[in-house]
Amino acid sequence: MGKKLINQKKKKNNKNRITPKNLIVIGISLTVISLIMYGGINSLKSSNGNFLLSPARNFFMKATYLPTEGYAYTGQSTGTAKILNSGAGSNRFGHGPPITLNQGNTLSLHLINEDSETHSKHNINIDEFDVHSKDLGYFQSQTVTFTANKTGTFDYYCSIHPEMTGKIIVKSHAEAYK
Ligand SMILES: [Cu+2]
Repeated sequence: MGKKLINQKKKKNNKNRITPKNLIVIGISLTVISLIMYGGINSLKSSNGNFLLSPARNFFMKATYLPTEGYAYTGQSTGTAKILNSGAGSNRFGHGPPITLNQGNTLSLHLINEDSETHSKHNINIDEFDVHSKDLGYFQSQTVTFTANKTGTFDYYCSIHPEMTGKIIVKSHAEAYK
């Protein structure tokens, strides 16, 4: 008889598991999850296209100031950047590194301002692909994502420093698979 009572009590406790406190925890968890998903979906948005069905390629660049040469974009070496830069030759990790893409590729361009010399602001723009980052302060970074839906050679540039430029070369399918 005593045992049965204890069992009933246990059952009752289990039923009452969803307390207001638990509801708050569940609510916060769902909010966090949906914020993460929102961020994830947004990062898949291209500046000039639709949602991406395949992951974007990555290219990492720094905006710096070199006392002897002035303001410059420099490439950061990564596995993917190497592939994208194949054929770029000696300029691979130099200033304003050329970025080579095939038509239809989507690129996520990551720019960080590492201008520790002057703490000047820097940005990146590619007019033809509707890419315009915000002005980044020292050690701020931004990722811009675009789809190479035009072929040819295009400029990327910093609107604050005219000397900061580089080329984006988009090859057509015919060129790419020659
Ligand atoms: Cu700049």
